[in-house]
Amino acid sequence: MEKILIIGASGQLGTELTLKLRELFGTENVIASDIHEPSAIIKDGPFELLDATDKNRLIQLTEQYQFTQIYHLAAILSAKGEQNPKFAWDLNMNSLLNVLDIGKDYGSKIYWPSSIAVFGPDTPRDDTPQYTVMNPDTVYGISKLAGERWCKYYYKHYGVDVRSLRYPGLIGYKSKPGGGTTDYAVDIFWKAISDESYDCFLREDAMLPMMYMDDAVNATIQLMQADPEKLTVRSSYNLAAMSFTPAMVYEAIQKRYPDFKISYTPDFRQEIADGWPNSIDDSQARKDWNWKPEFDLKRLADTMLMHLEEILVPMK
Ligand code: AKB
Repeated sequence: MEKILIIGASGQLGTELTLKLRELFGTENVIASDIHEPSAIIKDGPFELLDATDKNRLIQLTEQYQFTQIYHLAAILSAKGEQNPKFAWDLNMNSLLNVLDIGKDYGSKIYWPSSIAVFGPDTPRDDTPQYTVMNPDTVYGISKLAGERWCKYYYKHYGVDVRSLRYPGLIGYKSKPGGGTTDYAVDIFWKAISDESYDCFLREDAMLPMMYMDDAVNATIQLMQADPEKLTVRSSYNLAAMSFTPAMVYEAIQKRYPDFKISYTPDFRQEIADGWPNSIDDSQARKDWNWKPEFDLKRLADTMLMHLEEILVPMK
């Protein structure tokens, strides 16, 4: 029987993974944790307050629940990280090392997300390969790249069963992201539904890899359930679904909301986006554990608008 800990369960991905894992393994077997009180959507199940940098508390919870799997999702993202680089580095690295130590000392299987932020301005931008020049320029990207190497190190030297994906920008309706460069692609939907115009902080032609949340959750669970013998990447797998620009997602929304207006005021986040790939080659993930996305931009836009209408229109 599995006992699962989610660290950062109130965050954008944490919320969705908690709900899905509770569906699969039973509510009582999935312990949500976060530094903040639980969001309403994950309240109907076990919850523990946890600061991921507090190793003693993590050990105490592991001894109490005997976790077989830990999903460590807490992190400072790209844009917020640039505002306080040292803090972002300390939090992202120390929390990962704490969790990897739990894997080493207690045998828990570990999931840790990496990101397209591991790539930088010297990286080939189109169909970015699994193995290529990296050289990230943001503290978030540097921490993710260093984290990937630590994952590989703990796998190789201590036999920790750690698995990881390099997520593109993630788009879902159940919770909002915070502090990322790709956040515009969620914000824009909320504005459209609220009958407001949207001032985008990226240029209209800023092409970035993106993914609908259901695909991200499925990929994560598929990777965690994959036969360990088949996994050839123990740092982090490239993962892709679609790529689009702000202008493209605006056009997809405008098909259903013809009066929706957008303006563009690029800020420091444009420079971050300029260093990231346009598109990702995820053939290794497809080969090793049969990864295949289900959502393209049209389906993503239709699904987001449908769900946000259900949530927001009755509140108008
Ligand atoms: C961010 O924009 O920082 C994140 C990411 C791509 O990892 N969404």
